[in-house]
Amino acid sequence: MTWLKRKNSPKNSRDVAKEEQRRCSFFAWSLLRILPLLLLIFAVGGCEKAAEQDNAPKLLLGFSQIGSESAWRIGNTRDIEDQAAKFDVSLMLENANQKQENQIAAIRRFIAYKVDVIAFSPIVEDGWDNVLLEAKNAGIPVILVDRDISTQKEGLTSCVIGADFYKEGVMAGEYLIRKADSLSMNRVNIVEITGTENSTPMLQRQAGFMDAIAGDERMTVLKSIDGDFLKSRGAECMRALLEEYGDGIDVVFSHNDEMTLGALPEIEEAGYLPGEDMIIISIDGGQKAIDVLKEGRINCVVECTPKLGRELMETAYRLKAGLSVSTVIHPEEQVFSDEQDTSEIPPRGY
Ligand code: GYE
Repeated sequence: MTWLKRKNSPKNSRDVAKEEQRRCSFFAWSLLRILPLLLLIFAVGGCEKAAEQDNAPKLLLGFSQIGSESAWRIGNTRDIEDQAAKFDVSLMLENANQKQENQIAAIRRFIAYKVDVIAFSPIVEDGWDNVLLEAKNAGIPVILVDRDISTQKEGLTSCVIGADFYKEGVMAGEYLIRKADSLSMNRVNIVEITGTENSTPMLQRQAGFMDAIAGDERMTVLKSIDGDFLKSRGAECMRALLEEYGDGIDVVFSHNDEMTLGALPEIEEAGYLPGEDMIIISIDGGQKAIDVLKEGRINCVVECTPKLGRELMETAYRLKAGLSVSTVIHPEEQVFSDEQDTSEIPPRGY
């Protein structure tokens, strides 16, 4: 390649000034021509960075869910996922498949991942101190969802969002007293199918129910069996209770719809009409149980809403912002029973 070398020739001062002026004009002209492009590049770069900042999750929440043991649990998980999307929360949800050790491992992963907030539904009340102390030492606030824990240590959790299970038990007991009065019963023999042993709903629903009927001498609890909130266990428990007490059973008090729906076919198999030969009381208020209530095969369903997601997200944002939160948040709940026109009960959504 030959490089064209430009010859240098001597010039007078006017020519030099003209040359300089031409160069400055050309530079100014060029700058004006490329300035919009430069501005566009900076603007797009700035927007991209802003967009990246916009897309970054505003809050990273680690949630350990117990499992998928009931329609209630599935509805609870769905609501938390829906509300996380609405509140622009990046949700790390782990299903523990009914094992406490899986929940503890999940919480440790959330700590390692440095999430902003940890939330979980403790399958049982005991055994959380060590892992919650690790979360506290990592400076990560913890919200209890649905169920509570039992601990002697202060400050391990910030808040519990969930039903007043004791009140649910009381509402079930108060319904039974009204029902016994309406049927002029002078003997009320009860069998109880409980939820997971040492879980908050099991302990408090039982306590509330027993306290509500304690003053009524007609009431006798023949036996309580742990059905673990599972449909299959509800059927097994009912079969065993029917074999042991048969005709002697006046009332079945079941701690959740899943176990109730498992028990009903066993009652019918044994030749009894649930809702007529036996008073059936259940808790949760899912669609399936409400449909059976409308058929008259269940007499009372105490509501326990699984829709806790909105309160969870609002509380998580407050904790991330360093704001105070209520230590306990209870949703409003009602009783559905054969004392009302059940055809008017709207769809339940879980
Ligand atoms: O009653 C049951 C679920 O903790 C309130 O757990 C929840 C209970 C609910 O398995 O269906």
